[in-house]
Amino acid sequence: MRTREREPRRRLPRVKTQASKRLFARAKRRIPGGVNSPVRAFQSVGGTPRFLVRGRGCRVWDADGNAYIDYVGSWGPLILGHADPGVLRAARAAMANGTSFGAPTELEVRMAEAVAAAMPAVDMLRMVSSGTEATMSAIRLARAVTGRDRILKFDGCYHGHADSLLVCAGSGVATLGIPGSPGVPKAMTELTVQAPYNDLAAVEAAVTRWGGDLAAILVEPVAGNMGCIPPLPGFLEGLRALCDRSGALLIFDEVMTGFRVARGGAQALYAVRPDLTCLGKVVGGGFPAAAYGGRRDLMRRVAPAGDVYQAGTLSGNPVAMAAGLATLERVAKPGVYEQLAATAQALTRGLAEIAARRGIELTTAAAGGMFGFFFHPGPVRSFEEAKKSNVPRFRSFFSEMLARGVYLAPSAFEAGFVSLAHRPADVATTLEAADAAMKRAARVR
Ligand code: HOZ
Repeated sequence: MRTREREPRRRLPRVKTQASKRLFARAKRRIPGGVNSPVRAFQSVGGTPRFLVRGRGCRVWDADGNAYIDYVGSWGPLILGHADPGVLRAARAAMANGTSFGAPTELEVRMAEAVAAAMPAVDMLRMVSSGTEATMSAIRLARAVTGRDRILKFDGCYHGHADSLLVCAGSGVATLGIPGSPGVPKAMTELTVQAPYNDLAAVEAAVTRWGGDLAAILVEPVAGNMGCIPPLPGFLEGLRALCDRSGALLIFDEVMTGFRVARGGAQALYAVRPDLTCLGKVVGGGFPAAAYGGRRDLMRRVAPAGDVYQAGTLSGNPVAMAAGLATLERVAKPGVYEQLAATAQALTRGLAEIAARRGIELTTAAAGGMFGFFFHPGPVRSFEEAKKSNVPRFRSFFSEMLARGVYLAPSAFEAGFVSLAHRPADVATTLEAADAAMKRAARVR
């Protein structure tokens, strides 16, 4: 039974949400679910999604004038924080010359050179406009190169919404608890083999069974779409060895981890070299840009150098390239990843201490500038284990944090992101809010 002790929320100033509510009602008449990407709708946490009007540094403001410390950061791209002056300057300068040409520009060349210089396993790169396009195109290339059709993905990993990748996916698919999606032909999902994350024995069994027809193993090297789950020691190395043995390509989906967990991504952090790498988020500096790249001999198969077709009107868009380049230049400076990791760790350490004091079972994880927490005693190494976390408790925690001015991902199955704009004082303010929110969450069993 819930205790009737006085609830801390009553001491809070009333949070105005009328403007967001009005906008949401209007949005629902013209946009499916009122949002342009499902997790944003707050369906799994309840309440009204906040319609944001402005961001600066680590803060965002909503249509009712409420301010929040933001740990979503546009789901990862904003590693420098919102409205970074250098990024804005670069984007404005590019825009003044025209917003899109559908023809090559020097900015694209500089972007390809900057990524190749930072990421150990990227010799050549093709820009696209979204992470979905990047993974979809990498898979096509893997299938073409190997002459095989099947791919292996991990339960709870999310690689965008392409047909063959919605099988047991994370992110919105996990958040809404839907088993995949109607509209995906069975013939497509039959080509997708699944395995539990961090379970090398299961991958080995799958490779033994399907190896001769396996084009690729696709993995988030740090899972970030079922909460944040780092790879166990040896997991990524094991995948590399199994790919070498079977002839399948190893594809790292570094859309989230690229330039986020380290400058060279997870492939640098864990010293494992994939054959192909998918990028997005940070490389676009807050604009729509993504990429896939890898070994020169593989990338040379992409049209028009080779025969594997893939194209896009806005690929390599100059404004996105300028913003992305300005971001990549900044993260190349010394101390950036140390600062990001220190911020994420201060946050997760603080959350763990508060939870312990309040008698709440909590498992936390951080990798570079991304982090996560589960209301579960742990360990959390896979989607199966992530799903055991106390979602009603998360919901309570989320709502209380929001009311206290902290904007977390509105889902128990998404990672959080810190930026260079999050300072120790912001983390301290966040932890003060967390203390009150955990007190309330402790009552949810
Ligand atoms: N799929 C994204 C999170 N993993 C959410 C994208 C969005 O809603 O903007």
